[in-house]
Amino acid sequence: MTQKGLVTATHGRHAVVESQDGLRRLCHFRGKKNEVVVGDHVLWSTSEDAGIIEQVQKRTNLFYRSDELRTKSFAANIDQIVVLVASDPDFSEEQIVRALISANSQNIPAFVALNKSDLHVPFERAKEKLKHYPAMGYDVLPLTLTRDSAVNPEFTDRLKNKISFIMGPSGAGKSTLINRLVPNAQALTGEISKALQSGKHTTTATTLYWTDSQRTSALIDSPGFQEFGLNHIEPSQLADLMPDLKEYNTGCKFYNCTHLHEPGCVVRAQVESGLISTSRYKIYGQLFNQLSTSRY
Ligand SMILES: Nc1nc2c(ncn2[C@@H]2O[C@H](COP(=O)(O)OP(=O)(O)O)[C@@H](O)[C@H]2O)c(=O)[nH]1
Ligand SMILES: [Mg+2]
Ligand SMILES: [Zn+2]
Repeated sequence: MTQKGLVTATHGRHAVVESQDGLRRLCHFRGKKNEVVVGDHVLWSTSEDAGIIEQVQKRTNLFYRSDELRTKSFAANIDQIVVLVASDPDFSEEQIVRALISANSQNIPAFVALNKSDLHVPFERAKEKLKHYPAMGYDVLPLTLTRDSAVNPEFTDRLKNKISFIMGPSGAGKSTLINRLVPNAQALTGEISKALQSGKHTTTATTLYWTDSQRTSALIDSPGFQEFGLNHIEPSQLADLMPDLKEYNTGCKFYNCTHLHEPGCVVRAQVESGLISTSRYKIYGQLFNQLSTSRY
């Protein structure tokens, strides 16, 4: 008999599947290829030692990255992406831009959470670095995750009734966030690691955690985004996927303007007037060139 289930962790050819009663079980894939990702709704059946995943149900979305050699799926059926960075260690704006472009290309809403607001001087510097983002539609919510302060209620409100994919560089506070918001997070991580026999690799396996006992809100913890490849995106699509550039994108003299060197370019004029940030424009140019050369 087959049952419905939700994939909550994967490692190699194994997956942890949660059935509707909330129980999590180790499952194997039936096919040759490892085709399920965290967040997938599946049909599975019981066998002697572990469940067998029979079928993956249609996805509303699949969040992935792609470099020159391969595509790596992060998660499916997610409601939003939380880009978590901190005042310290300093973060790369390019990594944030890459994550937001990718989210946008897959129509997944995203916002930024800036952690470690208790570190006042670096926090102000980091906030300054992100000052252009709210105006282009990406809120930047301040956070402090240390034990002695409550988690920003505006932040926790945004997580309600959603499946949120948390991504951010190492040291930003992803594990701290999971431990603050997920009851028994550590025990759960241990169980999953034991079931998947992934041992010390568990911290690099994507995992879904419910933050409430009714299982309505979930966080998906994933490894860092150091190598966030955008090879699934055409260079000519980039400006449309950056809301600040998109706003002026259609006013250029040439319909196929790359905004890099053409005369009559409105995007470049807005960079000069200060309406588009120079750092974002510079990152746009770098990504445009990278995607143009890696393709041919
Ligand atoms: N000062 C300060 N430190 C924090 C805060 N949140 C997390 N940390 C610390 O930052 C370090 C990295 O956090 P961790 O959760 O391991 O980051 P991860 O690599 O993203 O999982 C740890 O030493 C945390 O205790 C915060 O709000 N303020
Ligand atoms: Mg961590
Ligand atoms: Zn232009």
